[in-house]
Amino acid sequence: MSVEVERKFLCSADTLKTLEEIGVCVGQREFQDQYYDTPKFDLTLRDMWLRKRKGCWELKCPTSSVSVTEELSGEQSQAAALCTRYKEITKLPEIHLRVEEVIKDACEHVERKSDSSQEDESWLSKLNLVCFAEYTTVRRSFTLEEEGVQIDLDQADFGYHVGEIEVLIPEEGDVQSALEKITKAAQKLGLAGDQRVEGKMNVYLKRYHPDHYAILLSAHIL
Ligand code: V4E
Repeated sequence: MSVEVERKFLCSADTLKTLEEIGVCVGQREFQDQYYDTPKFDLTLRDMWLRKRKGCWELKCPTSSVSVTEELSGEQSQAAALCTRYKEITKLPEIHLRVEEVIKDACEHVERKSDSSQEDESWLSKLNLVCFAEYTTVRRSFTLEEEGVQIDLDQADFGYHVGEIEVLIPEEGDVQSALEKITKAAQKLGLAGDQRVEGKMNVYLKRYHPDHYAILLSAHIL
């Protein structure tokens, strides 16, 4: 399982120019995301994000290692405050397990078969999961000389553009080094280091599901 350390940024014309000069474009792709939760928002209120992307299930959930950021120096904790860290789970039996753990009171037991197919969606209704967000993203990806840094420029179909600097590490991997790589990349792109930028979901919920957005905002999830 990997952990995604990520910093979002707004990509101005100048930033794009710099990125095209210092980075290598490694491709463009388009994908649709469908996000699921219970009507009471049991998952998103725990900062868990269940989605289907290109026919495959993924669950992004918070990392358990709280202590890592507590050990950071002033400068590093500033860098950490601009970033998010999420575990990415892609194995369907583990996704079932994690989701069921959270909403077990409200749901039927879901049989966990090692050969569960991505197409069998009967578990969704058993767990009372419904799609609450659906959008398509066109993503252009770049790599930098810095090892392991990827930069994505996302254009969502509801009119929001956002960039992300991303480093993937193993579950107990070196968060500090990931933060340093992200800070270095941000400096190379000329980004100011004082602003946390909204992700696509923030903007989507604010616009299309303001009640859900307000609940997550007051729970300090968004
Ligand atoms: C983790 C999360 C959400 C799920 C979507 O995550 P995000 O990284 O925004 O989407 P995307 O399409 O870039 O996924 P990728 O391809 O990188 O895996 S929705 C909200 N969150 C939490 C969150 C947060 N609290 N703050 C910020 C700035 N981003 C995300």
